[in-house]
Amino acid sequence: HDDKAAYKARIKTLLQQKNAVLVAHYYTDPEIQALAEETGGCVSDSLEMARFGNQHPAKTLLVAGVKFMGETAKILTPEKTVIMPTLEATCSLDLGCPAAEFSAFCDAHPDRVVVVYANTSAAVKARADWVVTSSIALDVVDYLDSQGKKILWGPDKHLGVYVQKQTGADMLLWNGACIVHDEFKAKALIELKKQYPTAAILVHPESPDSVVQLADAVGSTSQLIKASQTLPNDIFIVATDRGIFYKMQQLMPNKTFMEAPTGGNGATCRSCAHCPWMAMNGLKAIEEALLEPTGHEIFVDAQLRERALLPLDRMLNFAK
Ligand code: CIZ
Ligand code: SF4
Repeated sequence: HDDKAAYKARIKTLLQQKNAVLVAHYYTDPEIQALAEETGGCVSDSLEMARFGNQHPAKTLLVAGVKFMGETAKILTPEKTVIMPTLEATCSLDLGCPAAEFSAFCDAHPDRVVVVYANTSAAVKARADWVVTSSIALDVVDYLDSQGKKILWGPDKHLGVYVQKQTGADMLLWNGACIVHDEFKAKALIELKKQYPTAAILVHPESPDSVVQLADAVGSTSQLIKASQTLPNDIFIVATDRGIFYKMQQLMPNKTFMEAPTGGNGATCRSCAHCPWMAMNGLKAIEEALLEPTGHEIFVDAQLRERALLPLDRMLNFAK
């Protein structure tokens, strides 16, 4: 504990010395989210992280999350230095959607508007017409559908199926998945709900359709946090990364939050309900990035940046 307090004190000083601000995702470990709050940074979903970094006056953005979040920050604010605790923190959706193959898929379907999830590389964003996060995916696809557009969607197939079902839009899906949400199991969830019949089930739409169908509320991280505040239930079973419990418990200290069940009996999965890449954002790595940015800094090729900025700006303007 003392060790952690010492880390935190040094990081606070470094943030001030370097004119840096800590921007953390809801899925990072609780102590990282607390540190972001205590230092005037922000804790949020990827859309709000992008907005916050864009508007904050600090010269350096320290992004605690996964690589696409750092890249998005750099694309939006190239004049700022963007550093991350580790550049190794990737995402299975990003890994499962290589730019060359995705681009060939788009080329094969030129009649479709390309909509990609924010969880993608700068190169994939550069090939897209629209970028969306889970908080505005439904609204954007609804809008495109109302314009008579057919959609090519990537990379998350579960989110794609959810959006398709909700909007009725014509969507062709890339076959990607989040290794965390893909693990939630409907059968075990039904059993758990029998034990806690008054619980409300909250589900992130990166989860399989069978799990989404059991939900009382489906939505992005911010939308699920809101649901935990507005639904009258005292118990919540939550199908998303357990990092989100930090914020839910902070806002609703008298409610009970439980993890939705993952593969097998819950004992078989090493990193169930917590993203192994988000977990790389520790105090030590944060201090290292502030002390010596080399090897922690995000760079995006200038041409790529220019092209990736278009669909990102479209998203930010749409969300206003
Ligand atoms: O699963 C993720 O990585 C999410 C939910 C990102 C986001 O949009 O905040
Ligand atoms: Fe990617 Fe899933 Fe981790 Fe989010 S939780 S960063 S979608 S692997």
